[in-house]
Amino acid sequence: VVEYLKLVEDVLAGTRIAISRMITKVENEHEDAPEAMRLLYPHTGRAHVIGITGPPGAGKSTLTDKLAKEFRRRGKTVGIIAVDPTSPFTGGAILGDRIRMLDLTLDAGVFIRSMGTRGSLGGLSKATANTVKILDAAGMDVIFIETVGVGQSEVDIVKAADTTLVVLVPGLGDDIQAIKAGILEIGDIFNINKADREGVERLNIELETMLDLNLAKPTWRPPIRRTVANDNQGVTELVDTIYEHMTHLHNSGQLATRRTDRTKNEILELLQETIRRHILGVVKQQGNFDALVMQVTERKSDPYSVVQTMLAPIIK
Ligand SMILES: Nc1nc2c(ncn2[C@@H]2O[C@H](COP(=O)(O)OP(=O)(O)OP(=O)(O)O)[C@@H](O)[C@H]2O)c(=O)[nH]1
Ligand SMILES: [Mg+2]
Repeated sequence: VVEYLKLVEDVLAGTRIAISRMITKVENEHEDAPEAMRLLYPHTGRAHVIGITGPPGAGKSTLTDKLAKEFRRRGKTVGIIAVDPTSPFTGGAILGDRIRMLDLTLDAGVFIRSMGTRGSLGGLSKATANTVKILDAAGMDVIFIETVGVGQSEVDIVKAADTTLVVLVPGLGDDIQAIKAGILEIGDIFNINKADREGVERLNIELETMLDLNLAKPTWRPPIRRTVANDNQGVTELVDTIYEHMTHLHNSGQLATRRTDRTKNEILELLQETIRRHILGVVKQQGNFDALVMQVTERKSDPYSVVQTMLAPIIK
């Protein structure tokens, strides 16, 4: 059955239904997924990937919607992946986002997909990374990954991004202390949304102080921008800043470095996963797993010796 060959062809042609199906295949870890992804891979690497992260309710979706429209005005096609690591829903819709972005869904130059956890968080970041590749191969110029929060899972998810935009809001109070460590490393651009609210200057100062302490990024000091997303204020300036960062990534060679790092991690992860699956398969076939467990439980053996025994025929 070579049904996936047609699917790959249709994804490359930018057919929406094919893009959707392909993403679903990847999410479900369908047996055809690796081969289909292998065929798509040569067509990836063109899109600029923008990660958008920040605390719940910061206005990320509203801002993504406005940013997407601005990129459309500048002639770019746009993919949006809305990732919610706290939600078990997938495929269909994170309803609020869908409604908020309703007019965008009518635009043929925009593709929106929501994703939630299915099983592990690791699975989610992998599915997100693959979805980026699918949208890239399908010809999207700019791909947004919107993800809630600033914990480790979000950091992993935005690792697929070339430019990471951290969205904050005034009046967070002590919260900024808690998220400082994580966002310092991942933020290429900081954006204070809801700049119509009180506390903008204070947050700005806090961010500047935080950036002063960061010596890790000598060639690019993350700029701080302000938006009122629901009123479309500051959006064109923010897009200009994203373009500046893109130019910086190209000119400094950092884009190549980041992408090489990403490729390296991807290969290592795939290698680990493949080895793991292979070894577990062989161990299962040995058929004495339960017996060995009993031996250990009864203190007739120990976990270390048992693992050695299991691996003996595989690792020489
Ligand atoms: N006052 C004000 N409200 C805003 C602004 N931007 C967004 N909002 C409102 O803030 C609320 C949350 O916006 P969302 O875009 O859903 O925020 P989010 O960060 O995507 O939320 P989650 O995905 O649930 O974490 C909505 O009611 C928006 O209309 C802004 O700049 N100023
Ligand atoms: Mg949202």
